Amino acid sequence: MMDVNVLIKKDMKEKQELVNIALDRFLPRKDEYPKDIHKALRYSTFAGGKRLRPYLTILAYQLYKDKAEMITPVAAAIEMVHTFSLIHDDLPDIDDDEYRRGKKSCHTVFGEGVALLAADSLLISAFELITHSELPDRLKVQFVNELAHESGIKGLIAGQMVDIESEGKKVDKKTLSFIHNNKTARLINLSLRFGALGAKAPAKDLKVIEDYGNKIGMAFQIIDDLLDIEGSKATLGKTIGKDEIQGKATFPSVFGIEESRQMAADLTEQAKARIATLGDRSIKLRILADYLLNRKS
Ligand code: GRG
Repeated sequence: MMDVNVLIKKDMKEKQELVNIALDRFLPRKDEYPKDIHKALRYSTFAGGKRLRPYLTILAYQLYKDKAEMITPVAAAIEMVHTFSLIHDDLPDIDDDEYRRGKKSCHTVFGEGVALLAADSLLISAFELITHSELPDRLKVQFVNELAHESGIKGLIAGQMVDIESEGKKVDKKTLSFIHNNKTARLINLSLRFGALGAKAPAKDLKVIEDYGNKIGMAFQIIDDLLDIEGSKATLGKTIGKDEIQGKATFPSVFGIEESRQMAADLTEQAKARIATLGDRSIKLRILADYLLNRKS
């Protein structure tokens, strides 16, 4: 019998390909005028991310439909917002990271001005890409609205803002959970939600998928925090140990390593139990939850 991790890696790779094709078709060629911005946004987009968020969109869609073509532009749009947030996150005035996805970060290669513009264009064009999909207009409007909400001042930006404000301070559990939920879990959850909505999932299933999304989203960030302590730069593709140096509010800094790991494991078990209520078709989402818990990159 094939190892489940091999199976999930193979499936992830297949869906990555679909998303990469959609991104490649949509983004301007790198020799298009003005070249530098196109080179920069392609550099970061194709630097080798896991494509987890678009994978989740496609998996949720495929709980109900076979072919993924209809939802792929939406999945790719979420990846563009995610890549945008990584470029901004790496800037000297935010987290100041020299490496990302195993390569020099965007501003390190192209300079801060170009990196800012490349990221901005990814964010804005993501909404354009959603409108290019073949989905009904009503859904396109809903997706544009929800993606704007979740990446805006009530979502990602709020999480990042409190992350910056909390640097070097002792944070309580409520603040920690606010940061991680807004910075990470909500976009992961939204990725699943878009897949399910795109496939017209029944409301009761949507609730189950969102509960799963919230739990694996939070577990994903806890593991991200742990990898910053215990991971390796070679597999992770970015500098290790920065959270502690920068005095970041992380799960290990508040709960310690062992308790954090246990929390991630508990969230994963709860997520798997919840999604199992959808029956055999949710098997990939269950395998994925464990795969993410044990990931090294
Ligand atoms: C959205 C307008 C707007 C602003 C963004 C900078 C910022 C504000 C937010 C930063 C959010 C951030 C970097 C959160 C961290 C989330 C996280 C765990 C990223 C790593 O995700 P992976 O491991 O990365 O999926 P790859 O490279 O595999 O895609």
